[in-house]
Amino acid sequence: MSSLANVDPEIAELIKAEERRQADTVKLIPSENYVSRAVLEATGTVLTNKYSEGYAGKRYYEGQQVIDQIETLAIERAKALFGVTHANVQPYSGSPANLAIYMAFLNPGDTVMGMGLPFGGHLTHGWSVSATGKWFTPVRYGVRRDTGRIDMDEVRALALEHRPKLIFCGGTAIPRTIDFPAFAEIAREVGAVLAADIAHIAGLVAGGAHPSPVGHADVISTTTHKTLRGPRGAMLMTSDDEHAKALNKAVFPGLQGGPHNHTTAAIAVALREASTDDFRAYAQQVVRNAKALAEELAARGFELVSGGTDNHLVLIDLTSKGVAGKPAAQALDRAGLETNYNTVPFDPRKPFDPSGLRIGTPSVTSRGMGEAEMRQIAAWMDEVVTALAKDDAEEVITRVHGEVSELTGRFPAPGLS
Ligand code: DSN
Repeated sequence: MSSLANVDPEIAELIKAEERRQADTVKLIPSENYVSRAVLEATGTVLTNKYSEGYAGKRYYEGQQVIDQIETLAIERAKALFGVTHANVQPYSGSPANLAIYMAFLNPGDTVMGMGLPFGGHLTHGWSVSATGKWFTPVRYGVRRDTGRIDMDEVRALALEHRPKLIFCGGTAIPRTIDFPAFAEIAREVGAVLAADIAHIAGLVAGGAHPSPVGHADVISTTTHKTLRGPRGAMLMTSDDEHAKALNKAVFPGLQGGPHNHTTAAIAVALREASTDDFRAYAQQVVRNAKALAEELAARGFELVSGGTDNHLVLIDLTSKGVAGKPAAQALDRAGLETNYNTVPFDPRKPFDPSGLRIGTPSVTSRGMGEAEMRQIAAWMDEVVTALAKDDAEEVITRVHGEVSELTGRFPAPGLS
């Protein structure tokens, strides 16, 4: 058999280039990570050759002797790690997983309540451009202007007024602990299903660095590739037998065909890794690193949404620095610091040219960096952004890039050759 380099040297070379880029960059995008070599190996296997519509023991194709065992292992590991009685490991990614929740519990036109996208929610929590905002009736909560934190009184008032059938908590740019018990109380009061979308924090929950939604949320959705450090995929979990049946039916045959078995195997590997003491230490360090990064940035005059962080993520409002998010992210990227520009709550600018930067510590923590390196990264960010505000960034970018290369050389990224 010919190797990739023989069959398609162009793609092989591009993959190598991306590997080099990932090795040489300080990756601060909070939804990204470096998976282990073991997870990569499981992903690139012959399991991709097999169709397996259905669930273990009840498939629509023969030849499931091995696949059934793999999917069952993934399910059992998810159940043990998160402390639930049911897990579905088939959703292709976070958006299809969330869509399955709608399919399981709502009819088109029903009301869903979620955090507005500009406040840190996700597209699939009922945002207007998403199918979930077009096909259902969305109600949105946000954060308080003075604290940058979710206003649970507002959430309760909106829930009582609109009586949603489904409430989402969780999101993509929330730097603070999600109060699952408070959301559960509101959902119970209005008779809504509470879905906790823990995509961003799943690894922290698994590692004991963020409270668990288990026992509070009716259903839990998560991607597997963010803090959880698995392949790109998703899971749905619950401890309610009826909810489990509804979710399974919604995933298949409701929304999907054959599961991606190579991904299922890699999820199983990641879940095994996530049940170790090393992973718990990683999860705790992710939070310590984010706090160190936030403190140093704040000390250097960066305005942080909510004033800091409880988790892996820091959301910066650059307005006071006189620079917008997009040019800052572009300049930082050229300096070897990979971030993403992001809206901040009450952002007067447009989503494609917003005021904020979203950063996080999963990837740098997976490389073994600690608080000292976080303070150094904050200093580099300050230097680049300050120079950019003075329209004099080229020299600084070049120098910082050199220093970043020295740092990445000392902390090899997992999984890369
Ligand atoms: N795209 C993901 C993120 O970056 O947070 C959410 O789906």
